[in-house]
Amino acid sequence: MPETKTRWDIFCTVVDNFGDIGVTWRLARQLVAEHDLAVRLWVDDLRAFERLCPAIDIHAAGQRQQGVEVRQWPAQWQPAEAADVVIAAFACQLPAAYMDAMAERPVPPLWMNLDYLSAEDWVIGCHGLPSVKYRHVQKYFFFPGFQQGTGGLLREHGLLEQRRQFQQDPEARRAFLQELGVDPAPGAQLISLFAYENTGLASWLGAMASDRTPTHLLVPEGRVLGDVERWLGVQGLAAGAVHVRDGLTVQVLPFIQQEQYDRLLWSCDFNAVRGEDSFVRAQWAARPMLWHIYQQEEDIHLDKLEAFLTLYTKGLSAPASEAISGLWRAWNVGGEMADHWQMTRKHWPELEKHAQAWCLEQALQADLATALVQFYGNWI
Ligand code: TRH
Repeated sequence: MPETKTRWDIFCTVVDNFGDIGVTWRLARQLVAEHDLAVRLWVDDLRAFERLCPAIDIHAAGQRQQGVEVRQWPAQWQPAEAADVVIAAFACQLPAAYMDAMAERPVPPLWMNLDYLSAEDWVIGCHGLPSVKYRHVQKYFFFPGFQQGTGGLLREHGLLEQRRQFQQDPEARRAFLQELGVDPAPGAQLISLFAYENTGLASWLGAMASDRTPTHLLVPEGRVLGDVERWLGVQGLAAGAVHVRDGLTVQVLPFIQQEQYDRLLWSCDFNAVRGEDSFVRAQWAARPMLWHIYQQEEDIHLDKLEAFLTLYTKGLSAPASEAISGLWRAWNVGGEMADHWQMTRKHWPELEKHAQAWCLEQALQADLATALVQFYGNWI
């Protein structure tokens, strides 16, 4: 039977890290599962993808994974029919021959650039505007965001309900942590740490080690491990390693799949996250958090950090706002964390309540996949 579903193509180049593939993989699955669309995901680096989806065959030119047609984006492009909707993720450049195929369709496709997430105000004015044209095919800007008038955030249907049920079920949490080999001491606060290299880490670990409340820190394998090793005075940290220093237990975890990583965030009292996708997932976890923003040239990322803090701290008391803002700012310049951590701990109950309120407020917006589908609906 001929395919009657609307066809979407998503193009992803893996620049570095896991955010590009993390976002597009999540989006592709959601468009299939919740909007009944035929989605092809073109990826130029299947090895990075394999970390997120171990079932990937890195040698296959095409394969179906969780309902998504995953296509290797080859260096030597092979002719392919253009889809009804084309998403270039994060301003990646589409193959010239594919752009010709778009222009040669009887009806041109809706062509969008899915941009990086930013809380800056200008995003609202630019979201949905026409961008460049290729021949007669118009490209549009699509901006994710936190405010009305943006494209929203990726959020699967029922995610918050699942999260709520999980967090209300201590047995589910215990069983999940046990699967990961995590068994925190009674009364210990559980913290996850996903970050880039950070010279501020040593002072934060020191503060946690001397805290009266014991801390169990979970560190997925990745870029921050070098700083953890230096502070511990050990080498070769790998998944499974556990080290104790005073009140702080440091445990290294393997890189887990996105659904498990969500559960990890839901299980922790505090989450240090980075980049884009884990940052959003920590917000859906509705727990206090710390963001290590992706560093950009000329420190423009610091403007983005301030823009988010301005939105996020609305509704907090002045001292709690200062405490969390101070912690985030210090973290993002690799500064001293100890005093900021102590201040943050003082405002814990308020910050916990606030994380829940922020999550609910964000969930009032349409999720990003739905917003894309609506954009297409309005466009045709
Ligand atoms: O990996 P990142 O640093 O990605 C970054 C950012 O997206 C940045 O904006 C972009 O410019 C740059 O990449 C190229 O952080 P991010 O966005 O959180 O992506 C990590 C992904 O990995 C996310 O989908 C969550 C997932 N993840 C797992 O699936 N399992 C894990 O164990 C961990 C720690 C993460």
